[in-house]
Amino acid sequence: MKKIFFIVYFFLLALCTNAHVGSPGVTYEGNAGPYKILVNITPPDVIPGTASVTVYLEGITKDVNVSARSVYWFFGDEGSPRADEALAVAGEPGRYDANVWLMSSGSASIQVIISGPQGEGTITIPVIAVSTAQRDMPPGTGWGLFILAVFLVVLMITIVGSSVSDGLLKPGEMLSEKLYRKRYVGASVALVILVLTLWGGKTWWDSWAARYQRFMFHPLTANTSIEQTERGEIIRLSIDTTQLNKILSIRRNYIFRKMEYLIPDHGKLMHLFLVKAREMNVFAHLHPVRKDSVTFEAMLPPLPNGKYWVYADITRLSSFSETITDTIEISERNSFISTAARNVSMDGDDTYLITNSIKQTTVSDQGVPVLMCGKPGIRIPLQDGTTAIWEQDPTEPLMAGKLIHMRFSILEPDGSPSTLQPYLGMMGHAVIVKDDGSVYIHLHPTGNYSMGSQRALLERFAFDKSLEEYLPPPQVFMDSIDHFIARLETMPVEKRDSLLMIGMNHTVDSTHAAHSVTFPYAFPEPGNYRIWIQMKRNNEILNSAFDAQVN
Ligand SMILES: [Cu+2]
Repeated sequence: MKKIFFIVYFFLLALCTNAHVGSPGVTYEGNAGPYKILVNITPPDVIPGTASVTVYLEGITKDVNVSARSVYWFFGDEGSPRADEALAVAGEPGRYDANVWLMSSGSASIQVIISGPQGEGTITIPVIAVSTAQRDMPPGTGWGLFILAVFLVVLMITIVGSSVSDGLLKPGEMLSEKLYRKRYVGASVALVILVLTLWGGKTWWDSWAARYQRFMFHPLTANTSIEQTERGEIIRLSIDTTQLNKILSIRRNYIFRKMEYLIPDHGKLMHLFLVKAREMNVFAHLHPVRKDSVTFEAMLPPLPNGKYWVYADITRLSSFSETITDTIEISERNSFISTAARNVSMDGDDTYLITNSIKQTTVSDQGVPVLMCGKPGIRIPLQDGTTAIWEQDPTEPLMAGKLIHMRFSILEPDGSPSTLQPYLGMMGHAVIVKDDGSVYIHLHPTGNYSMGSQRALLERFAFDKSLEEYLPPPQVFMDSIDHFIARLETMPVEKRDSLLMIGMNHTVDSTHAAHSVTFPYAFPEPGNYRIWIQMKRNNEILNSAFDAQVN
């Protein structure tokens, strides 16, 4: 039983996560008013709990005060507690640590406030506050409490027994047969009452444990399928409505996780990633279109047969973002390079990449030319003649839990630095998946928080009205978002990108600006990972992949 519990426990730890899978840390790099900061947040896995917040402040170490607080989407700016001061870490100038309480579940944010010589700067970083783990009682504590309980029960029985027998005796008197019996009866009655009390206590405890289970974060589940049509193959993701309704039956979840309240992130309602299971030699980034509130469809590119891991990112008006996971088997096709498949009219922002498998270094996949994956410090040729490099010292091991900057650069065929363009409103996108599929994260040069969530939070804070007034009717909201996205799709790419980049707070590293992109990230655990980098050059999406061995 215990073993099963432990397996379930680890399973929950691995899967019950949001807008990522198995990578709960949140990073932010950019500006807080006039200050340049890097923030790393480790949210608690049990609510209420504390988020550990580390702030790295660039350049200034004197006369500066760094503080942090939690601000909930539900309660807004004014309903939130005062900020706690982050303490300077001895020996690490510019680093400030704070522990911030997250008291209730839902869409939250950590607000970092810097006041110093250049005035005050504030930044709001979205964090989803959900319980994803259930703690086991430490065996030592359990046994200690058990022994104490037995001692108290025995003591109570003795006291009650004595109070109705020995306690009634005058000095020098002996215990009569009648009193002896009374002591026995008294002790028995006390035992019965105590057992009933303990049983009541256990029922109360169990009901709270069940309540906790109910309020724990349960990820949405979906069924992914493929349908052959005249236009080509369609990949369809349908959210499991039975499970969705169960989640929405909890009132607060209803507000946070209702499917009608999806908002676009990078101009798309859903970012769906397909990664070929285990081998990881195929990667696709698609943008399914909403058919109804729980069904999403995209044209499937000509991917090789096999089992794929599915990760679908969504964000809501409540700033609640999450990743829906599933697996799908792509098979029973004549040939994935058939002309019919090649002519699939994909969304212009959809793309896929075939590389060598993570386990082997051969470069052939059913006769299709494939790309080799890079490694730290090794330059790799890309499809368009450019080369890509992960500018990471290969002699320096990558460590789990350590915040690093991963810098990827593109050079022109003649060796000169490339000029990159924004792709979906960002200079670069990275997707990192562990070789067993248990870790998935989508990140950007500004960190791995959801930008759609950040926008939703700021909008909510700015709108100083009650939630009833704020939330539009579900269907009305859904229609207006669909309308907005349809308009985005018809815009010229440049216009759309400049629109998507508004308020992105994009930090461009001046020394490596145009040809390289830097991602702040801390690998959550040791293992083998593959990193896909998506950039844009000459109006074409430029994909590359790199392998990372993390100690
Ligand atoms: Cu992205």
